[in-house]
Amino acid sequence: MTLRFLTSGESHGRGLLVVVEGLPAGLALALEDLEGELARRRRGYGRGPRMALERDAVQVWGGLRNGRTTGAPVGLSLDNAEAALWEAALGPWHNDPEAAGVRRITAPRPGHADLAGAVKYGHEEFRNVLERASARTTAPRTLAGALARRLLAELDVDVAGAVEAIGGVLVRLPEDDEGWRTARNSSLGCAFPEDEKAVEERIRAAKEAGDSLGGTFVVALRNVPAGIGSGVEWDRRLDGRFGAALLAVPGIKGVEIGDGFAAAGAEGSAVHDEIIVRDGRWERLSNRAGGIEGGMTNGCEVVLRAAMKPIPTLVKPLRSYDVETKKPASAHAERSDVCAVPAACVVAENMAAWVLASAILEQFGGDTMEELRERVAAHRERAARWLL
Ligand code: EPS
Repeated sequence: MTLRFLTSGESHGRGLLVVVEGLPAGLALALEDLEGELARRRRGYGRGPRMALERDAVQVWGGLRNGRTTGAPVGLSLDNAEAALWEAALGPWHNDPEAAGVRRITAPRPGHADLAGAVKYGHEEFRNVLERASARTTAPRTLAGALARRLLAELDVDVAGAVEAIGGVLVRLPEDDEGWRTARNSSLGCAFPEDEKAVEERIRAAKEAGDSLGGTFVVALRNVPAGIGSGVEWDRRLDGRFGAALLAVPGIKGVEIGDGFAAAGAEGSAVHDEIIVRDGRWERLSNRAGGIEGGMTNGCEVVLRAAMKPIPTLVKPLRSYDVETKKPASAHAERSDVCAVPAACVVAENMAAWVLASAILEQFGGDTMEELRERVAAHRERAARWLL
C-alpha cells in the first residue's frame, strides 16, 4: 500500500485542497485532530496579521463517514479568509490586478522563490511564483500529516516537536512527557514557559528593526517499532525520507538525525549506542544515532533536528533589481511574518508523521486499521526479542 497526497491552492486564491489516498479503512478521526494541528500551525508570536484572519475550518469532500475513513481518497479543503478581496486581481479567468489595486511585484526578494520561479516558468513579474511559494501551502500538507499522525497514534506511536533556538536564543528542550506536552501547547513551541520571554524579546527586537529570524527545532517520534524502512536501496532509507520531507518545508536549510553534525567530530567510541539485553529485550545505553541505523529504525526514539533560515520578506528590504524599471531597487516588501519557526516545527512534526506512516503502510499493508494494528503489534513483539 502506498500512501500519497497532492495539494493545490495559492496564498490569496480561493483556498487550499488536499487529497490523501492509501489510508486503510476504519481509522477513527475527529475534526479536532485536523483543526487542532492547523491551529497549532498558526501559532507563534512573530507571525503576521494574516494568522489572526484565517479560521482554517476543514471541509470534507470524501473518504470519511461517521468519523472513520472508508478506504476512499480523503478530500479536504480550507478557505482563504480574504479570497473575495483578491478575486478581481487573482481569479482564475479574467482579472485586472491594477483595477483591483494590487500592485505588480517587480523586485524579487533575496532568499525567496521569486526570481528562480520566474526564470523557470517564464513569468514577467513575481506574483504567480510567490502565490504558490507561500507558507500558506503548508496548511494542506499539515492536514495530510495530521491524518498520518492519527494513524500512528492508533499504533501507539507518538509524534512531538519543540523549538530549540530562535535568532540565536537557545531554549531548553523537553526532558520528559510533561515537557513535550508543554511544548506542544506553547505558542512558541517551548518546553519551559519561563523560556518564552527571552524568545519573545528577540522577536520583538527583530520586528522593530524591520528584520526577520530563523531558528532550530526538534521533532521526536516515540515508541517507534524497530526495523521500519530499509537500507537496501538509497530511496528506501528512512533517514533519507525524513530528510527530504523536512528539507521540503519552506525555509528549512539543514536537517540532522540524532547527534548529526556533532558526531562527525567525535570518535566512534563516543558516538555509537552500546547494545544490551534487559528483561529479555534489546536495549541501547544511549540514543546518539537518533533512532536510525542503516536507514532503518532501531527501536529508539527517532530524533530529527531542522534549521530554518530567517523569512526573506523584510520590512527593511535588501538590494535587488526591478525588472520593469531595469534599475537596482529594494526588494519587494509587504505584510509578513517576522519569525515562523514554531509554525514550521508543527509542519515538520506532521510531515515526519507522514513519512513514518507511509513506510509502515508499505511494510505491513492492510486495507483496514484492524489488519494493520494486528500486524504492527506482532512485529513489535517479534522485533523486541528477535534472536534472544
Ligand atoms: C507569507 C506571507 C504572509 C503569511 C503567509 C506566508 O501572508 P500574507 O502575505 O497574506 O500576509 O502569513 O503564511 C500563511 C498564509 C500561512 O498560512 O502560513 C508568504 O509570503 O509566504
